[in-house]
Amino acid sequence: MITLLDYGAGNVRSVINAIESIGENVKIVADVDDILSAQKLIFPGVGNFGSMMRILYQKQYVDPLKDYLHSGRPFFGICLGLHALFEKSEEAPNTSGLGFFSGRVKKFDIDLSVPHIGWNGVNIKKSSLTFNGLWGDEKFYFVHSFYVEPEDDAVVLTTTNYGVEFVSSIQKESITATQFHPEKSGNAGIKLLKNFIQSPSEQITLSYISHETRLAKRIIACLDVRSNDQGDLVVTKGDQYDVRENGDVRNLGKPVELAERYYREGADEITFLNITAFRDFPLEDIPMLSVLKRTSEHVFVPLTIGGGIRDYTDNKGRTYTALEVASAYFRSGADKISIGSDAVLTAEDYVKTGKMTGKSSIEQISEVYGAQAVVVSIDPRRVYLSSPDNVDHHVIETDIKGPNGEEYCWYQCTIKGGREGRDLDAVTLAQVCEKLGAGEILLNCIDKDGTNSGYDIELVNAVKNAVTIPVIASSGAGCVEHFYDVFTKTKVESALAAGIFHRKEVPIAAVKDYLKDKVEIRLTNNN
Ligand code: 1PR
Repeated sequence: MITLLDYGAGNVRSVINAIESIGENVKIVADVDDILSAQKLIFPGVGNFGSMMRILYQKQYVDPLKDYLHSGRPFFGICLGLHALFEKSEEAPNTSGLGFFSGRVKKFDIDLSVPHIGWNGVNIKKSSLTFNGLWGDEKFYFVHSFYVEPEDDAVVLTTTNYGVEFVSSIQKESITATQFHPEKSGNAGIKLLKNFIQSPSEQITLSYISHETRLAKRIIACLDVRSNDQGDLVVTKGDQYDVRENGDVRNLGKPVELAERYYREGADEITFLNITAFRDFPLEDIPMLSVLKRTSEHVFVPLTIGGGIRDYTDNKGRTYTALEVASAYFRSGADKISIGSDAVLTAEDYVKTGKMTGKSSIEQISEVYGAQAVVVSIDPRRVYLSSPDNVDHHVIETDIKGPNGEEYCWYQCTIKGGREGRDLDAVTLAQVCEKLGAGEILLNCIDKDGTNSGYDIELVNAVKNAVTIPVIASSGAGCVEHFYDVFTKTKVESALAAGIFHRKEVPIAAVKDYLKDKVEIRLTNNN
């Protein structure tokens, strides 16, 4: 039996699913006695150091946790569960940590996108049962803006390079904690958790030589989901956002089955977009919550869900906040939520007033779950101009001339799945959303969607160069070379595709096979 400390933030379901997939039962801590009587304790953490510690103090878990840590019984901390072990964090300078280790938690001060999101390697600094059965060259999933700086080097189990060489896991006797998320790191992560849970007796020492690790470019499979006219929830795919063919919604498969297939084939992340949620009430959309729950039982890479994340008033007059909608998704297994239409409306208000209200969906969700959990999905369309002076928007000079030979364009934001154009450009939207607390941009392109003609490199560069958070290029992938193009002609961290994967025209393995000696990627599949 594994005891799991859930202090109420983020996606503990993934950790539970990962432990159960190993065949072990999980007991969630309900009170102080559960901590004191635990035989093996796992402490996963997401969100903010200050709010985590406040909750631990409020629930009076701090002293029992310290007692547990000193008892010599096995402990595994994940992400904030690692930070909590230290004395203090720059994330909340006035709040004390558990102080089990001397040292502090620092914010990345580097010239790269922060948060550090994605798959990176580890340099193993000492032999440990934790890596039994692994080669040492696996990549693990990271998502964080802060890292630990222990005073005692002897506790360092691994380091990772991202602008600096930082400590990515620690180990001292029975206490292990990782900055990365084993529950989101595919087979390698499950193996690592298994080593903790089942305590292998025979130790195989890794002969791996320390190297400079590199963050992999991520390949993301996207599933646009909606009900068809028969009421079945299906994965569909549009041509420039039109998902109907001969009057019917295109049906390319079942969401959970497809997601599991992409996981096995080596997708680094999976995104579900509930594309008609702008007109429905997502908390009544139980099938979508159930898709997430079922997917997260077998898929151990990050899951993002988008569609309909905004404040609602139902027909009985009860108001739900976007935060409540997002929380329901996180509880069902999502690691990140993606906001489309509501982000545009929020950014329009910000541009008008210059004020952050603290009440927008981006701000509220980012405050509770952390910036890394908030993706903004942008659905822009090209608007051609004969002169750059004609509009008050970010205009680019384009190599792809307009229908009348126009040499300039701007990218107009849309809402409601491209149905309504707004007076806001994609670059401004991305910049405002970063300021409000978004941690990543999912950059679609209506002109390119479903065309198989390659990503809109000009759009991707315009947005990526205007923000410091990671950007996912989306729309238009038609062959393996298109992934190479977007990774070499722009600085994006990930590339997303839908149609070519659904129609089995280009498998994920073929993309990775093509990229493997050219671009840093995660090579493993999860068969
Ligand atoms: O506005 O917060 O409710 O969110 C709705 C979400 O649904 C948004 O993220 C929006 O992008 C998405 N969406 C709405 N309507 C459509 C549609 O297609 N009719 N899909 C839609 C957006 C674009 C990508 C697609 C890529 C790659 N689909 O998700 O997967 O373009 O496709 P490709 O590789 O086949 O070219 P809200």
